Amino acid sequence: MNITEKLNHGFVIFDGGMGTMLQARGLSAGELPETWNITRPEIVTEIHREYIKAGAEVVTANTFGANRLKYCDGSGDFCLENIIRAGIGCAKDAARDSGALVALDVGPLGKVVGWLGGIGFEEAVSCFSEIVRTGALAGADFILIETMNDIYELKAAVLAAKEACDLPVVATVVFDESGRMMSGSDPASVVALLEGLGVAALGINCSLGPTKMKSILPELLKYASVPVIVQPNAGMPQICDGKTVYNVSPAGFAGHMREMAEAGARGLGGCCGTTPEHIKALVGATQGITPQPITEKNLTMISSATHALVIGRRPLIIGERINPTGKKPIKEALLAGDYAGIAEEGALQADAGADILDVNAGLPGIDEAGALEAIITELQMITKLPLQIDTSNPAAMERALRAYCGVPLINSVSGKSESLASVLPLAKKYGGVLVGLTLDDDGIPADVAGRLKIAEKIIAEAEKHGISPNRIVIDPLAMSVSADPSAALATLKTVAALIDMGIHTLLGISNVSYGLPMRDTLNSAFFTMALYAGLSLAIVNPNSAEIQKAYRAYLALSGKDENFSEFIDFAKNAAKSEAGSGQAASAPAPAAPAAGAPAGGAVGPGGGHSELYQAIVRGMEAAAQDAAVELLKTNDALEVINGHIIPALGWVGEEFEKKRIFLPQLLMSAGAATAAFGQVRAIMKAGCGTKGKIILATVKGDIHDIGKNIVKLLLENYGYEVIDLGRDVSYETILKSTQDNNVRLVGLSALMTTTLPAMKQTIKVLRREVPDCRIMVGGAVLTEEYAKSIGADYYAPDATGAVKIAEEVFGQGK
Ligand code: B1M
Repeated sequence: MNITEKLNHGFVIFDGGMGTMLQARGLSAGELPETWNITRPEIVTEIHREYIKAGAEVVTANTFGANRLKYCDGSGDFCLENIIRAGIGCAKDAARDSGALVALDVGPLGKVVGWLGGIGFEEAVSCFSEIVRTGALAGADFILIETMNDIYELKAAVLAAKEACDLPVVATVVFDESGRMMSGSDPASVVALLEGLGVAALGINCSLGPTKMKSILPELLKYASVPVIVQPNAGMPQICDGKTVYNVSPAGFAGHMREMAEAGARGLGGCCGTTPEHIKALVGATQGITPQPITEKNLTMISSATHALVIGRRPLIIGERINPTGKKPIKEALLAGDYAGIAEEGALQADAGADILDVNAGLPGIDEAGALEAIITELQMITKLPLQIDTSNPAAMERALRAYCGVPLINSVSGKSESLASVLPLAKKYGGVLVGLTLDDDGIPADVAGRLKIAEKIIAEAEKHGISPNRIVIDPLAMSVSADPSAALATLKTVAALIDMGIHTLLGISNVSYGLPMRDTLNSAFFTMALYAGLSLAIVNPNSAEIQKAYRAYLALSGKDENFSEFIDFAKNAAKSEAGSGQAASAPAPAAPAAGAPAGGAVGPGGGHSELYQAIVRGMEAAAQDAAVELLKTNDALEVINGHIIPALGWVGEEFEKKRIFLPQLLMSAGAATAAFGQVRAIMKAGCGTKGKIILATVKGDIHDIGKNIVKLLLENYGYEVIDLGRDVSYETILKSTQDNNVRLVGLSALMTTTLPAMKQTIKVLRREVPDCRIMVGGAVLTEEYAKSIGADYYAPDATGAVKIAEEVFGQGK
């Protein structure tokens, strides 16, 4: 049996920690564990044997960190290929005659995927492909992608594995205690992505001990239709006498694992800190338990990097505005390559209450594939909403499907043979929910029966490609009533019939009013009729007040708005916007997302803030730059910094801490703040630098430098020469520069509690080596008292405070 069959048949026992065992046998800190596949193969093989003896049915080859980024210098014996082949060789030697399967272990690359300073998505795919191809050729039985923190890297790894070999792929990720990956992804979005990509099984490993993992498992089981695997650590790591120790005993571990087996987990094993004793105890504890059945959840799910939406629970709105047809600004932005500007249109629709954003870049004369990919890349940085990829160009569709970090709506496939032949393989390979159009080589049938027949044909053809019916929604096509007065009713009847057949539906609402006046009125009436017929997804303009009113009223009247809370919120906002503008021209702000629905929209704190503030919190670099330029026309530079940039970053920091936004958004906001700050710097005149020389640095381990850069700007503005050593600076560099430049004042910045020890250490060294030099410190994490306690001469709460200190040290203030 292969791993898929084994997991579907019953429990499968995986092995435990490899690193833990290697360390126990002398692997030293900093040594690359995979080199032992070549230098100490007998030890690696012996560890596998111990796990098999303990009852493991899967041994994981010692290849976790074997990638070209870590083994870039490896030549001869230590080249990547040899490391992987030797790793698989050790595992196969141990497994021989035991029946145990050998997993090629694929861990993270150690670089952020898709961000500046990290590694590009396609480069990551190429790195993973190389590993998988080598492991498969060396004889691995399946691919185990594990310890993934970032969902984009997870996608790159799984895609690479599927492309590079035919072996089953199993993927497990790291959730933190709040039940999210480092990239902010929740269990539903992980399941949606992995099942869309066709993994054989999925699960959680590392980071958490068994107790914490137990609480996240039900969320995975709720959504997963494939077997689920759990491989916790033996508790949380603790440092004892300079060594990392894990304190959950084999018996304690096994008790929790038994509960997870009873709850429905199929693959059971351990991660850091677990040993053959833990696995032996686990085997004993799972004896006599009947595995829970693995059930097909039959959910139609789409997702972004962080959230998933289940289609069919309540009607969802797809924002239609990112489409050049009939929209001059989008057309111009596409021609100019202003993809960030187009993405801003997405953020506005998210604010207006869209649940999903349609992305269409079909404009003659442009590189549609490149534009679509670029807009999707921008959009997924600034919004949490899932996207609909809208193109009839298969090449553009494929580029977009690769770049998108989630499960999109794929708009569209039709009943035409050519469309079926080109789109279905893409949907099968990349996942996604297909929008099937009820038209074929003969056109659009006028009657209900004709459209249903095409819908059935699309579903049947998709099934032949291995795409289940729950991954299809049907668009029975809204046609203009000006051309055929019976068109609207024919479409609505088809919606109702499809719903009766258990098929989800989608309509582009505004087509119905083409060629007629008061289109908004017709559109909203048709929208209500379609909702009543059971429509699942509507492509509309979410900024339209009429559409919003129809939608909110429908939810309230159809019992889909518990206690009318959404409607009441909506009414309050409508009253406010009418009072503000004198008329209800555009849509009022949406109500809060319904309970159970994901926190939908773009990142943002709501109204009442300046454009600069809004642009920073939404991570819109170009908009932040423009807004800063505008503000600087009427405001003092310091006012822009203190009144807009810093408060916006403050909001971002709080939301990050509350886990309402995640690292990608933090990075985007930092980028936007830096861009705005660039404009401030451009208008502030640098001084002549004659008042004195000052060194500034953010301490080792800390890469926050926005505050330090503001301090630098102001000091220069007051006539000081600043030697800026940058961020993440070691005390050795700071000391050397202080001595070389004979500097009398050193300024240190630190933003994190974890980097305060580096600040303390730097001060200690400077005190000892350059006792006459004064030291000032600053950064949000510091207080006056703490600054004193670590031996600093001065504490500056802000940039103005830093200038005052400089004036005092250099005698200018007296
Ligand atoms: Co991060 N970050 N961040 N971050 N980040 C904080 C600091 C955090 C408080 C957010 C939070 O959780 N609430 C938190 C630290 C928690 C803690 O330790 N208590 C945090 C974390 C955890 C992290 C990461 C670990 C996240 C992760 O990867 N999981 C990671 C750390 C990486 C590392 O450093 N090794 C990380 C990364 C980042 C970004 C790269 C995305 C980005 C930094 C970009 C950059 O700086 N180029 C970023 C940002 C932007 C923030 C927040 C949101 C904003 C910081 C900022 O620029 N504030 C921040 C939350 C917050 O502080 N509200 C947060 C505006 C700036 C003008 O203020 O720096 O305080 P500040 O400077 C002021 C004064 O303090 C003073 O004057 C300045 C002007 O008034 N001052 C000095 C500063 N230095 C001075 C020196 C002086 C004198 C005065 O004399 C020398």
